[in-house]
Amino acid sequence: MTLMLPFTKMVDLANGTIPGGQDIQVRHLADLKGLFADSAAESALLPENPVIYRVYLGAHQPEVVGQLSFSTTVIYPGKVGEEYFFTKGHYHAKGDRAELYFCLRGEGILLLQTREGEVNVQHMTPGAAALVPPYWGHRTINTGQDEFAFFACYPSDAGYDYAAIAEKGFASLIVERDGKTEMIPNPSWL
Ligand code: PAN
Ligand code: ZN
Repeated sequence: MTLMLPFTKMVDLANGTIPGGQDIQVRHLADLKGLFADSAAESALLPENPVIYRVYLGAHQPEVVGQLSFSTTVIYPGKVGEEYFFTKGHYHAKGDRAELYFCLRGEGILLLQTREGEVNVQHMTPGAAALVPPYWGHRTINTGQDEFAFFACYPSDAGYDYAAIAEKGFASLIVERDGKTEMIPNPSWL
């Protein structure tokens, strides 16, 4: 066994980034193509191809049992049609791996769903620590006017299953109607 040395990374609490982090993933609208319910609104916005969110990885950890990884996600404010900007959303490839989210700034929703279609909503404001239990697919949504940022800590071997969400989406949509945030049934949910 090689003993790993402890380390510390600073999260910038003002903007939710990890300045000394090892990797930044940038997700543009084109990377989320087909995920927003209003495909006409999505197509109209595609030429502009805005950045929807960035993920700041703390460090590259070995993807093995026992290791923890951490990152922050910053979702920018905006909508596609009436649907707020969101992350792609995934189940963990190893479904029994949990995850902890901690809200740093802004406001948003953690939308969770089981493979059987049970939906759960957690409201995220700065200081909120929200648990993603094993087997729940998860997506975060920026319902505010400002950037929404949260810290995530997860088992390094959890992995990502994006396909199930890409194919079926979530059973519920989070939209703005008459200036209010509402959860409505996804009309194309089977
Ligand atoms: C998070 C997410 C991050 C981006 O770190 O990976 O918020 O969301 P997508 O991966 O769905 O694009 C996490 O849940 N890791 O397991
Ligand atoms: Zn996850």
